[in-house]
Amino acid sequence: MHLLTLLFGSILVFMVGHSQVCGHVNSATCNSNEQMKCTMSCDCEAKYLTDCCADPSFTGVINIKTGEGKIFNAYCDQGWTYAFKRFDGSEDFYRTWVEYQHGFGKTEGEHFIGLDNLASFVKGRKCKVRIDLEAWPPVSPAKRFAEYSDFSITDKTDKYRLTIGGYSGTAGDSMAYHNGQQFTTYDQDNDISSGNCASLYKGAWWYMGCHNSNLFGLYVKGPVCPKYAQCVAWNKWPTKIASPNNQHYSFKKASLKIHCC
Ligand SMILES: [Ca+2]
Repeated sequence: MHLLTLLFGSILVFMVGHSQVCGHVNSATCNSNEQMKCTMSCDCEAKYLTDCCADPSFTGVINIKTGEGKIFNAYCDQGWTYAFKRFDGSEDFYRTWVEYQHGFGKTEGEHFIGLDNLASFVKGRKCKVRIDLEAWPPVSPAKRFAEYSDFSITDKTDKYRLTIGGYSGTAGDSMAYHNGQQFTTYDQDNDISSGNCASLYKGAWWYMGCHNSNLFGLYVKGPVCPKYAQCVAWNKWPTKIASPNNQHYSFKKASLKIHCC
């Protein structure tokens, strides 16, 4: 009887002791995108949020799991979820349909989140977007923005058709022209131009026939776009920043972030 009690006691002490040690070790090694899971043993497992706005104080990369279960990484900034970022030309944006479907680049650097992920993220939700642009010196103010109170895209069966409206901001409205358009890449033409707008203007976008904005266009590391409308362009910028017109400009930075909560 005494032996048995001793045995159970030892096992209990061992288990408690083990879990405490394990917990201590794991809590010290799990990174910010992981959480500790302790059942039979303790391990770090991926921690998923449905949206960056689940933790508005956090800035950095999180694992997202959408309502329908799609999993991807995203960059959060105070509750906003980034769909893309461009700022140094390190990532090539002249890419195929499949690459745009899946997304590319490094989430903490230049990247695009992917059309399938984006469609899943906004599905059935009320979302707004904010596009931030930065021009090269000596343009002043260098930073302007366009915010849209209404934003969504459909899924691949409808070629990721864009709904965007409710403009406010300082950069001018270069997206109204693209409202209702499907997505086009150089290897999949869904625009209304007789040619392929993506191959004509070296990008990928919700082109119509062709564009007022080309934020996936060529990044040329300077303000002067060598060819008409082929670079990171935003035609409705309120001041004249290129000659003969703003379609000859190439922006220094461009990004789009989403807020659905
Ligand atoms: Ca076409």
